[in-house]
Amino acid sequence: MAFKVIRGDITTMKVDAIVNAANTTLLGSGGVDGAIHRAAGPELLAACRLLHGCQTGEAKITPGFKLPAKFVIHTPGPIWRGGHQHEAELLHNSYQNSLNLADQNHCVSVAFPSISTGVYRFPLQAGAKIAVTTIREFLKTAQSVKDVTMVCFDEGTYQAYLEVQK
Ligand code: AR6
Repeated sequence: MAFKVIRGDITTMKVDAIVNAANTTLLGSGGVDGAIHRAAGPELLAACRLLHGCQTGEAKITPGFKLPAKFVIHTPGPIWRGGHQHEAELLHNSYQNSLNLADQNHCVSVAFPSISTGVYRFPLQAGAKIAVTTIREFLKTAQSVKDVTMVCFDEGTYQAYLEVQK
């Protein structure tokens, strides 16, 4: 059972599942979502169309297609609207439901991006705390998942997660 924080690009991760910080349409866009769709190839978008979207905080799974990862778990995190619209609970749900889905699909290794702290503007420090707490708590009772990696794309995000995981 292990949790680690690294700096890198999630599309290069050779793990059972990478998590995508998607939007509720699941039809791809910018940020990490765009990078994952570009690296996986057009089959990913075709697979996502069949899922008919996903609610905020929920999660859905597809194959990884051209990615080194076996699966992509898509979860729309909350858009930050000031903190009184259940944003913290919804962000927790995104991590929790993604981990549950990975476990149900017999994944051992899972990699996450920092959900909602980009375009969706969830405050970085608070978002990192929710991510680390939810993942650590989950690992105590996980059936299949053993290794979870937080993949931080930029230095600021990396530093925030290093600080929070201490
Ligand atoms: N690997 C890992 N992390 C990445 C990568 C990458 N290749 N590229 C960016 N990040 P964001 P959100 C980081 O905006 O806030 C999309 O358009 C980025 O630096 O991608 O949940 C969706 O379709 C940041 O730390 O996701 C939604 O509409 C983190 O990923 C919306 O953005 C999340 O930033 C979701 O917004």
